Amino acid sequence: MTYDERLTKIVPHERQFRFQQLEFYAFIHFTVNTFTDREWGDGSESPLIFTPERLDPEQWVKAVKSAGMRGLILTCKHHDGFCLWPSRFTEHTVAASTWKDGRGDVVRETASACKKHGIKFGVYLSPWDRNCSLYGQGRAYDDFFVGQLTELLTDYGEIFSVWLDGACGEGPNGKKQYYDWERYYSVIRTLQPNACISVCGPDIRWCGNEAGHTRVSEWSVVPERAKDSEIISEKSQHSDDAEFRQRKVDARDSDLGSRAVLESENKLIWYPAEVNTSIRPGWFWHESEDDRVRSLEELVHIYNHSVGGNATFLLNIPPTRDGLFHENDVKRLAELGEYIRNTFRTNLLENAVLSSDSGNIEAARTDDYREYYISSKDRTTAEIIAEWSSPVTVGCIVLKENILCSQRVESFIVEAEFDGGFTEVYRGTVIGYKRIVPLKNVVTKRIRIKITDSRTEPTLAFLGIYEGNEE
Ligand code: FUL
Repeated sequence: MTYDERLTKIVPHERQFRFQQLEFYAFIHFTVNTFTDREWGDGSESPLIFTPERLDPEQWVKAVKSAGMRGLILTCKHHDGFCLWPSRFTEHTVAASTWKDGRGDVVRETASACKKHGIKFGVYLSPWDRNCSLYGQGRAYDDFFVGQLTELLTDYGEIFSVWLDGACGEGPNGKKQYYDWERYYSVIRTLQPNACISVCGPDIRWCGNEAGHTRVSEWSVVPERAKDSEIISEKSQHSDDAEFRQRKVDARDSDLGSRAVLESENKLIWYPAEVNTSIRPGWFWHESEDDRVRSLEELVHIYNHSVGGNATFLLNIPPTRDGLFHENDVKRLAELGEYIRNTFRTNLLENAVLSSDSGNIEAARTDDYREYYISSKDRTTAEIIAEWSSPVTVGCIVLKENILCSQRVESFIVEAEFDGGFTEVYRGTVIGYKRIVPLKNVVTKRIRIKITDSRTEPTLAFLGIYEGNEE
């Protein structure tokens, strides 16, 4: 097997493939911090402060859907240890609050709202627990954590994401805990085999920052060691384990998957990136940030570089003390959704003649994986031309590889014809699941896309050319 064949043998698991197609989904940070105006609680907060009198997860879900998001992940328990559901394993839960006379369950209401409105539901359960007295006691705490995981993964229907945070500080007794990750994973796989385990888990990789940035070349095929990067950085806080540190791949490294990086690796895995960031400066709601909701331009930029940069986009929106999204956030989400829908509404290719120097490019007209374009055998380049009978204004191009055949394309060029000759208007590197190519309203009758390097025969599951999307 050639080196390139070895690279392109690595393909997504079915659950990763389904997950990637969600593209854009919400994070909801909500706990006692919402009431204390803090980002990290210390575990000593009284459950009595939790009084979201107008709580309405349906309002969240409707707003999230208006932005075009297809799932929602709730912080069922953050580092403070307060559980948004009545866990049997601790008293530090909604059951000890006066909200709904202690009979409320935020997780249940949220899961039901997601189900009712047809979006996926996922859970964030912080391994770091600053309230639990068992924390730092090894197996006793793991039993507790697994007990809570089991509740969340059995009582609330289908879960699409289990988001495991790497933060690992001291518990109430000053001790730190070595998390038994393998045990957690096996519980998740048994109870929710279709759920992806994100960040400190084997399915979805943290992109390496919380600001919303993606790499120019975001690779989904990376060294297996990258999977441990978060866990190792947490473990190295505990010890001077030199061997462990040597194995470390930093999730923040600028290059995780070029040929040069992969060449010396024995084991490669499919491990796609997720971009997580908040619509405001903080993860939790703070009144002082009501006027600091990110602008539409900023969100569009992050969207284009995450969903359109071979990553998924997890956008946090924090509910207020009422238990509702603030009107400023609701408005921005609706604007974002409108922008996305308008931009990708009309594919200019519907009125174009398509041709390619090899393979059947017609197969890339429909956004599905049943039919796809592939160049003829043993080629690692492709030229595709779209031609209109009269000039069109092109604002952006969407390219999608068939990731079921791995990630292959390493570089491409987009050209537009002006006065009878082609001029380069964009030069890109990887495509992967999706690449959104922004163009500055190019007016032309012919667009030429040249895939200039590919690990093996290039594929395209979809090609779309659109009018709008000026950033
Ligand atoms: C971090 C946490 O410490 C933050 O509070 C937040 O939940 C973020 C998504 O992950 O590790």
